[in-house]
Amino acid sequence: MKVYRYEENPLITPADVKPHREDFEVIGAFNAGVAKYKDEVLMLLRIAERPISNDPKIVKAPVFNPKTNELEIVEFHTDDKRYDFSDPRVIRNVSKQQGFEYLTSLSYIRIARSKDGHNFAIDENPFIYPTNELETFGIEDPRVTQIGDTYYIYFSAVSPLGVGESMVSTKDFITVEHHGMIFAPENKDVLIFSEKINGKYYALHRPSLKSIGDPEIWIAESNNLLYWGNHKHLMGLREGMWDSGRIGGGAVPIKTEKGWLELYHGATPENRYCMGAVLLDLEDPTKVIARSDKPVLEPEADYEKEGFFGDVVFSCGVLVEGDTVKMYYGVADTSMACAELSLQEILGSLTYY
Ligand code: MAN
Repeated sequence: MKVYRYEENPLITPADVKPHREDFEVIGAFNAGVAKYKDEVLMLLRIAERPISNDPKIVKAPVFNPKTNELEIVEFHTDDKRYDFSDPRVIRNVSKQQGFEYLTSLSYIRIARSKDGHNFAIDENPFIYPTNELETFGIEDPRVTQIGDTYYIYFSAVSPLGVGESMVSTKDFITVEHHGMIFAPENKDVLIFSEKINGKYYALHRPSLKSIGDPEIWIAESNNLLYWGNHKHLMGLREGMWDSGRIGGGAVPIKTEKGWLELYHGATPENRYCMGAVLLDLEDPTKVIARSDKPVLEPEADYEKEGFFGDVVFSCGVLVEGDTVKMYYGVADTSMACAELSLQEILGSLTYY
C-alpha cells in the first residue's frame, strides 16, 4: 500500500493549542472529525485538557458539573492503593473488575480551519463543550456526516453513567442544535451513512459488551437519524490478526462503484491501533463483501509510535477527491496527522468473500 504522509505531520500538536483555562494544560489534539465547509477543510479536534499538577504524586481528575456549569477537580495520591494509575488515560478502582472510575483529562471539541488541508488555524474557543449529566467526563472522537446543508456531529459522551453516543447538528459551525443521546451506553464509534439506502438511514456502532461478546461492529437503521433499530451484528474480531482485540468504525462510509467502503480501526489485545477497510454492499450495507487482511495504515512514524498513548493511528474522518483518500487521523492519542492513499489501491487490496 502506497501511503503518502504529509511532510508537515503532525499537523497539529497539543503545543499549538491554547488551553481554555489558565490552570489547565492541553495534552491532546487528536481524533478529529473532518468536514468540508464552504472553501475550507474543518477538523473538529478532540482537545484533551487536564489540570496542571506540580506534584507528580498527585493525579487530578477534571469533572464537569452540569448544575453549576463549572469544572470540579478531584485529587488522588498515587500511593493510594485503592486506585490503579498505570493507564495514563484513566484512574481505575482496583476493587472493580473492569472499567474506570475517572478520566485523567476532559475532552471537548474545537475547530481547526484550513484552505489547503495542510495548514490549520485553531479557533480560540471550544465549539462543543459538555452541557449535561451524560457528558461530565467529556466528549470525544467526533464524526461528521453531511446530509444536504446540515452537518450531523456525533461523539462519545462520557460520564459515570457510561460512554454513549450523542448527536448535535449545525449548518454554519457556529450554532448547534442538540439531539440528545442516540446510542445508549456502552457504545462508541458510531458512523452515519451520508444518504438513505432503500428508504432507510444506516449507522455503524460499536457496543462494548461486558457479560458475553466482544467489542465488534454492528449496524442499525433509522427513518429519522434519531431513533435506531433493527440492529444487526456486522463484523467481528479476527484471531491472530491486526484487528483481534477490538474494532470500531472510523471514517464516514465512502460510496464507491464497488460498495460502501468503511475505513475502520482495529487493535490487538496489546492496544496497537491500525486502520483497515471493509466493503459493504451498496444496496444492503448489512452485507460484508470484502475486508483488509493487512492494515492500510499502521503506526510506523515516530509521532505515531510515541506519545500519550503510543502505537495508535485512529481516523475519524477522510476527504475523498477523485482517487485520493485524504485520511486525517489521530496519532498516539496526542496529535493530528494526514496521509493520502489511493481509493482504487485500497479496493484492490481487499480480500473478497
Ligand atoms: C478509553 C480511551 C480513552 C477514553 C475513554 C472513555 O479508555 O479511549 O481515551 O477517554 O475510553 O471513552
